[in-house]
Amino acid sequence: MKKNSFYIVSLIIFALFCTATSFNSYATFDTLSEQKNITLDSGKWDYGMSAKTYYTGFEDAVKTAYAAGNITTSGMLWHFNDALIGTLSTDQKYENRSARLRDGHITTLFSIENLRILNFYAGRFGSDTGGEMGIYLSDNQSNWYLYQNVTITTEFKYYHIYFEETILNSMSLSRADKLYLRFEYNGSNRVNIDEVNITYVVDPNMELNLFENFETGVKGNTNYGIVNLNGLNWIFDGALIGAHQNDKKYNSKAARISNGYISTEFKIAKIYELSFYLASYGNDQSSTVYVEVSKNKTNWSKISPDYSSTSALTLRTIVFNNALLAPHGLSTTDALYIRIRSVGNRRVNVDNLDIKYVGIDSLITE
Ligand SMILES: [Ca+2]
Ligand SMILES: [Ca+2]
Repeated sequence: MKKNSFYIVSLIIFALFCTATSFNSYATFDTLSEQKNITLDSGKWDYGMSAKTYYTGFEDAVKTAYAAGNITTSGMLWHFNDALIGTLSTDQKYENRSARLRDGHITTLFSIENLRILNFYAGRFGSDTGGEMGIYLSDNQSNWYLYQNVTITTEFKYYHIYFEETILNSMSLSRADKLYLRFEYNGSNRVNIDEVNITYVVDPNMELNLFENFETGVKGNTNYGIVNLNGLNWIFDGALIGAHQNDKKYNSKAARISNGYISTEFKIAKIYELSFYLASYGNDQSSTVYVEVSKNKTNWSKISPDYSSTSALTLRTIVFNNALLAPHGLSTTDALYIRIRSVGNRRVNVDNLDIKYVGIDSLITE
């Protein structure tokens, strides 16, 4: 694969795990752009623009012998133990250089806070036999924990490792720790490693919007059912996705509720505002609509006034704070399911639902 196609693959992968735009710069920790208070499409909430990536293709490094030593690449210091920068035709690589590791390790001498993803290419050197390469983590550079083994083959293969908090916790580590990374390989076989991307979160407490406009959803009847909207599940009961000319909507679709509700199948903590547009469907008379929240999907608390639908889409906004939640035994730090309910058989439309909250780890799926 040529560099250009790698770049395209890389962009696609970034689009899957991050917000798609402006996230393609390969650079060091200090030079990537940063953005806050952004609106994310729902389902693309993972990291948004608060993620950055350290990248090296080892093109700026020289190390010709296996003896232990350090290199600087993309501005950061690495330790190479029984490893070098390979430039031979038998070194698998992109462009001119890759790391070649034998019976030792390649380790960052810099730590990464809020580590989320490690991507790299790896494959056997020359005609060596493949084997298992270990990806290790440490928070003190002396105790190393095996996070995952990857199997090295003849193919120069793309590896994607996502660091789960629960797995880190089982190693007495956490994403909040400043973590060092290590590639370790044992025996006489050699492995080439290239195009290393380390993705981490800069501001885990950034303000985020989950915005749902129902444009991607399909549900043609009001029976109970689960609708996936941009990667997140919603329950529609007595509700459908309406695209009729009588549906009051932005763009081509809106939720239409008739004596029922739409409810998140995910929960969000640290919500500070929820808003949506509400209207009566077609020429239907006004219906009463309100918002409920729950920690467990069993006990629901009504936290809004009764809204009366009107003929035109009207913005309804609820500010979340402890004064609102405390009377229900809830607090702003609780992760909450959200339900919008319409009472009676008159139909209403709901569109452009916007949930503002704090923290990339506040949205919890099941
Ligand atoms: Ca390279
Ligand atoms: Ca819409």
